[in-house]
Amino acid sequence: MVTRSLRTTARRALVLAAAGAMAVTGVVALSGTANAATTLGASAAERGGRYFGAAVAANHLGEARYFQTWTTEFNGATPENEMKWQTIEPSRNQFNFAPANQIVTQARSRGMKVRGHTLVWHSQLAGWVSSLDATNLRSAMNNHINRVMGQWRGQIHSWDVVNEAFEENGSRRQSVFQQRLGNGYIEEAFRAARTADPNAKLCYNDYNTDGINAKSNAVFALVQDFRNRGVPIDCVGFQSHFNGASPVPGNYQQNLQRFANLGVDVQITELDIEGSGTAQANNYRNVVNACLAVSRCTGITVWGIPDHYSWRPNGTPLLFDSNYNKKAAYTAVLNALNTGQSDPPPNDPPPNDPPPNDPPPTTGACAATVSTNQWTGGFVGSVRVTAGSAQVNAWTVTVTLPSGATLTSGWNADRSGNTGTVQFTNVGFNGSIAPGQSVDFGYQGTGTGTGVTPTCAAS
Ligand code: G2I
Repeated sequence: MVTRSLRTTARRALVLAAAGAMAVTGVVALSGTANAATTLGASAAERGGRYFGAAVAANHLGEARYFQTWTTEFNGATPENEMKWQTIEPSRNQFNFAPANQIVTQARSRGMKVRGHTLVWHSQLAGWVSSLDATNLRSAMNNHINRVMGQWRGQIHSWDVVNEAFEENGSRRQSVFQQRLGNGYIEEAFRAARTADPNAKLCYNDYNTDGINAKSNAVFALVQDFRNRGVPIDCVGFQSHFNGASPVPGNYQQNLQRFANLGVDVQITELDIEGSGTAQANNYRNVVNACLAVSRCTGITVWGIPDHYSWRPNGTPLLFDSNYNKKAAYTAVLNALNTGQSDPPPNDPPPNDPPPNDPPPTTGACAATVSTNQWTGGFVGSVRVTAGSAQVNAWTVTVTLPSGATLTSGWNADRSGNTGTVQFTNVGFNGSIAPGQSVDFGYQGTGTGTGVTPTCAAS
């Protein structure tokens, strides 16, 4: 279609000339007047600041071609397994951040956007979690969210807070979270997540929700309900694992758009499409064009880099072959990013509710601030304890709860009671705070927990 491609080129030239010079790596001069990006990340960045990321495995980072392909082609990363519960909290309250940190550090030093994957998921869960009763599970879930998000607070673009909570027929998956905590666990997780990192976008992520069907309808109803009631949620992740039995649905774009219309971003989070040659390339092109056509589709992540490291290598579902050669699918994606119709996304909107105030300057031995997330009938308080100019070895924070408030759980501190004036003292691992540094603990309760002013005493 010569006419269309000439028109497209002319339109691009006009748009880019109007936008002025672009300081993006991987961009070369085209036709003397405009620039065409030569890498997936740079090209996506030109489409309204979108990202094009890849799932990255820490154990491959030492392989030169792997590392080079990732850092040259992509401007986003999702740790493929390193942030999963089994790996990151293998024993209760024992955290193993190092493997994920390798990826986050490399990604951030290159200005990439990092997706956190994933906080609350039935799979790759540590064994100890399944044996907890409801009270302990609630406390462990809150602690997990708080500690893992807190580790990279302010550094993660989007978090998959809850992953794969629905069955194909739209019913709730009978995970340990669902069975012990009931339907409210998703809301509790999102509220805890907002408190733990107010700057991260909070996503619900699932598979087989890519078209309009019973499962995506159930997710849609959940998101609609959260938006109506002010429960924090910023984005929905569509995993988009496709093959012959599960092809790219005809209503893919329509489905993305209906979620976007609820006021959340949509992201393609784990894209891979089995096949080869032109057929695979066409499917990839359709997915990219669908994202570009939805202004709130802010990024695409492919689930791996070369085919042989895919979770399903026999399906050769990725953009690079096992020798790191670019496949036809790669070219289709790059061309779609460079020439496809694009509706630019709005500039990163702020999350739904305001971040807590920064801690006040510390003049005494320690200071404490609380950020409270209140909903009808309950609350989560997240407390930050900050050392003054001297080392703190142990601390006690006193909080006087409003009448009617009753604490039901807490994490990272021992507490003296559940109502009225409650004293929280450090546990073994967080008593020692270096000058100017902070530690966090939290509590959850019923009733109203707002309007409290914590005080801190240190030794
Ligand atoms: O299953 C595909 C994806 C579906 N959505 C959620 C994603 O988190 C999930 O990713 C895959 C990883 O790509 C695999 O790499 O999740 C699998 C586990 O459910 C991952 O597989 C695991 C193997 O089961 C383990 O035996 C292995 O030790 O990968 C581990 C690390 O290589």
